[in-house]
Amino acid sequence: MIVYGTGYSPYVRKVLVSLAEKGIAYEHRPVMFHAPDADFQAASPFGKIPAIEDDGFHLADSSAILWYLERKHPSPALVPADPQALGRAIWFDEFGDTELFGKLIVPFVERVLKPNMMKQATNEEAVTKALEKDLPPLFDYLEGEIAGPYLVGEAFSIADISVATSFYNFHLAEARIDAGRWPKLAAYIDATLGRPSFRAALEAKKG
Ligand SMILES: N[C@@H](CCC(=O)N[C@@H](CS)C(=O)NCC(=O)O)C(=O)O
Repeated sequence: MIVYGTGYSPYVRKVLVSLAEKGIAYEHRPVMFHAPDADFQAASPFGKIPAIEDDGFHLADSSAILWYLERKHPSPALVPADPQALGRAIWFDEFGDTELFGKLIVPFVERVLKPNMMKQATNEEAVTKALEKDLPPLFDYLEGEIAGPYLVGEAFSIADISVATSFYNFHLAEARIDAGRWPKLAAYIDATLGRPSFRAALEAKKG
């Protein structure tokens, strides 16, 4: 299997963590989105990352790829079977991909991407707004949802992968969860990013 997409991308990381959890071998090609690479373009119809090629089969979108991997390599399960647990896991996958990603990525875009890769000035006001206004309600929500090592049921799942993945970019931007205000969230994110699968994905090639 070939995985396309830079290791900086939280969405690419979801795929790399899932592959590591399931022990599936792969080749990583750390392209940027919209890269002028014919093989990548064949795998990703709109040039977004991640995308995969698996024995001639092409697929884009992190959630679609995670579900594909789940059906092809069911063990260990990353998608719960119980109906309510399944619903919650899909909810957290969506929440991580949309609400959380959109706000957590702001410090990374402003402090890392813009000055280093886009040759643009950092907008610290945007960072302050994310840290002080937009993120606290999401952190409050997660603090109330965390009741154990995993977000859903008794096992690590796509819920944990999708919620934790963008926090790595948040940390790269020197932003931190205030452990005094959100102790469960801070401990949960540290433990999740510390899993061997996440640690391997965090080392993935960036470009
Ligand atoms: N829903 C998609 C989102 C993928 C996505 O937006 N990736 C970003 C990079 S982190 C990208 O390719 N952006 C380029 C674009 O939106 O055109 C997924 O889960 O894979």
